[in-house]
Amino acid sequence: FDHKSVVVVYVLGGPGAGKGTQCTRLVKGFDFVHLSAGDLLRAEQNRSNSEYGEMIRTYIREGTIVPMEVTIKLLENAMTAALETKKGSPAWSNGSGRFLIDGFPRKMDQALKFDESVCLASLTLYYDCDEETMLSRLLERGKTSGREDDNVESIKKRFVVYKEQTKPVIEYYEKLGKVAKIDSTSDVDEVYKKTAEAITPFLE
Ligand code: UP5
Ligand code: MG
Repeated sequence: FDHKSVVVVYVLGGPGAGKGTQCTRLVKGFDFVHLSAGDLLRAEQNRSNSEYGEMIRTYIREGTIVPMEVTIKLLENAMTAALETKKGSPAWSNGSGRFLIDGFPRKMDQALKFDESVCLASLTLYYDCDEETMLSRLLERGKTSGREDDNVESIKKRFVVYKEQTKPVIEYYEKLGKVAKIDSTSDVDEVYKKTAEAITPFLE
């Protein structure tokens, strides 16, 4: 994928920071295709003849990061499929396109590999939220989500992995001047307003 025609935006922030929620809004507002690495892994886990199902389930429950080869392959496949289905939409003509890569890259090796072998990202949206708020959001969601990692033990582990592995990725892109940091403790509309402001210059 050529970063001169295809806009890739990484969406990062802690578990429950609101990444998926804001991506859903951006899809409506700007005709993005939203690819959540976590959702793609959960779908692969549930695919009946996946050779990775059990492995993915264990990583997700423990809040640890699935080996990047698996995740990058799923993302690449989904991107290729989207280019095909989006043909004809104005923002997607002549090989152009807009992707939100949500919850990825969560680790430095993934970041370098994806930038180099799939597509360079234009921007990282970084949703900044305190742990207390994220914990209460996830426990609330856990009542109905069916996600195997929406329980206190898994959430605590996800926070540790986020701090140790994903924060350095955000700092790396910050040094390159490619991060828009957005406080995501306020309500969804307020966060979206700031998100739209941050992203608009990259779509012109
Ligand atoms: N909510 C959202 N915004 C709100 C707001 N402004 N005010 C009040 N409430 C708000 O939101 C979470 C909840 O909060 C929802 O109920 C929402 O309504 C409410 P959501 O938008 O879902 O937050 P999000 O940041 O997307 O949280 P999520 O739990 O999805 O984040 P994670 O990063 O933990 O999960 P992900 O699916 O990305 O990854 C899960 C696991 O997959 C990882 O732990 C890892 O094991 C594995 N994984 C990999 O191995 N590799 C990868 O590359 C990616 C994932
Ligand atoms: Mg999510």
